[in-house]
Amino acid sequence: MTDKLESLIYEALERFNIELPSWGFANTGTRFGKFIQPAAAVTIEDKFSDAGQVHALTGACPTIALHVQWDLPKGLEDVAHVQRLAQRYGVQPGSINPNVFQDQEYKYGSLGNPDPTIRKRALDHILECIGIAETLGCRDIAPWFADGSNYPGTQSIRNRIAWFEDALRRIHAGLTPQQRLLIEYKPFEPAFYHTDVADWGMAFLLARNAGPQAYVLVDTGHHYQAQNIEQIVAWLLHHRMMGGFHFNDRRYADDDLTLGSIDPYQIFRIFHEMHSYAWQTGHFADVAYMIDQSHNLKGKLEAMIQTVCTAQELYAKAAIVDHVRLASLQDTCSLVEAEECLRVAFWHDVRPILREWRRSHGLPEDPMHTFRESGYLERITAERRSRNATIASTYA
Ligand code: RM4
Ligand code: MN
Ligand code: MN
Repeated sequence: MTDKLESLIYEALERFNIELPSWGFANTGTRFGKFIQPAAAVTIEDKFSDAGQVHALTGACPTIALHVQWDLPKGLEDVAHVQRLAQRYGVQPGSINPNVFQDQEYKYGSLGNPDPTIRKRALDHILECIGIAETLGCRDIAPWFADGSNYPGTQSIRNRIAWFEDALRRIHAGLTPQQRLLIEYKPFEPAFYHTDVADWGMAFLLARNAGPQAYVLVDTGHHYQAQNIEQIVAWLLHHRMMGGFHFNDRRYADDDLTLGSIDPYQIFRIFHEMHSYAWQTGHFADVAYMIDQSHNLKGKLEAMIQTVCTAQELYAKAAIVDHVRLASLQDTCSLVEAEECLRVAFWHDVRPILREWRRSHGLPEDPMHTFRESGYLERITAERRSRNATIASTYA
């Protein structure tokens, strides 16, 4: 291990933060039902407490993403409570996620609904989220739209484009100068014929049309099989439109599995694009790394710790790619050497340095082990068991 590699890994770890999703600590399920976990977070305080634990163990998660309807059901009225929790548990509110997909009114869409009163309702909710974000000092507003249709001919795709363009322009006009609007795309689910914001091209055009503070959010689970996600990232970086990531892994669809559990090389390649951009331009793109996962079977905190540690490892691996050498190998089309130049970084075991980095920051060397020894899980299981027992698990 050379000093150079060691310092590259250290620098990368110093820089790397990843945001925890509040909903990743709560009971979630599939469309067939929920499996209730006795230790799952029920209240927003539980979620802050769990996020605070993950941050205390890893030192890499200073913020928590909030879903307004789930976490601040009374909107602005709940802001003071959130501020107190942030203070108490040592994690700050991060991205603010509007919810325009859950209420009955949104059956046929939100900003793309043919009914103007429902479009207005969705618009007002997102504007309120901007206000909540402002009061909490949060920069990113990250809406995801479930809008779409299930059958050909049942909706005008073009009318809906125009409604989205118009509403997103109004939303952008409501941003403070510091804020950003991150537009997330998804090609399927819950709509199964057409989704209004289906891919990065649509999100890109909508963002560019909305205004200069709008960017694209890439959720790694929101692609067709075999799509080259790092190429999408490269294009968004090239156009300065890359705003943030929702990280998770998947085998089939939007599976929301722990990061790197299925294909760690994929995440490495995405991080490589981020590092390569920084090497070439002299600065890191201002991109929010966020987790968007739903842990149905694994324990929520353990799944989150696993994800954060894997993210640190893959980010650190991508930081040690020899960019100078790689660029010259690319120029001479030395294919095998170029590929190996990338692969050697991927196969490098960064874990000893990661442990050293943790020690130097007063963090546990093995966050999972320390978590298991801490008694936290036993305590919350006892505290939350009865509250979780009353939660309905059925879907019908
Ligand atoms: C969606 C998307 C959004 C998330 C919702 C709950 O599939 O990933 O980011 O907020 O799920
Ligand atoms: Mn997402
Ligand atoms: Mn998703």
